[in-house]
Amino acid sequence: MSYHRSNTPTRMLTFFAMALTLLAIASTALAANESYTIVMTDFSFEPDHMTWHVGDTVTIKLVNNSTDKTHEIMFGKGDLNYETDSFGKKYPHGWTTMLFDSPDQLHFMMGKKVEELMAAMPMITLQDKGGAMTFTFTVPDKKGTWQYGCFEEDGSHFLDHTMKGTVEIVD
Ligand SMILES: [Cu+2]
Repeated sequence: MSYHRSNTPTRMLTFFAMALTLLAIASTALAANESYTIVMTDFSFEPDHMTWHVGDTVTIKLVNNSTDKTHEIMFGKGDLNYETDSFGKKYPHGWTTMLFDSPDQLHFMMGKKVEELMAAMPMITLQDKGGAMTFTFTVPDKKGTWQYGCFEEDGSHFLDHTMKGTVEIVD
């Protein structure tokens, strides 16, 4: 009997330790933060694949490492969206279905206002070599496979140079 009495505090401590561990695991699964650095060069995204979980907070640092080219990133899926330039030439620019269709879904960090940009055009363009920008957003409940791409130079970065990647949005 003395064995059981002396052992009880140890067993209770073990129980609480296990409970705390389970709580830590559960809270990690519920409120995850994911961070990525996406490097854009001529002509690729690195990484070119990501998996996001609905409701997670994703922070992306976007870096343009090209020596002389402007690159951008857009997220969408489905048919390509075509626009017409001032010479009447049609060129692809994003998709007919864009992932971030609302300014509320994407906000730059670093004090930059994205609302005006996003309302007009859900994309981010980086011009400077080594230029970087960090933005954060909550992954929308839009499960499935999405693409991202750069449509600079009349869409040639995307079509001719396959400057693209995929995002899998899952639960
Ligand atoms: Cu590009």
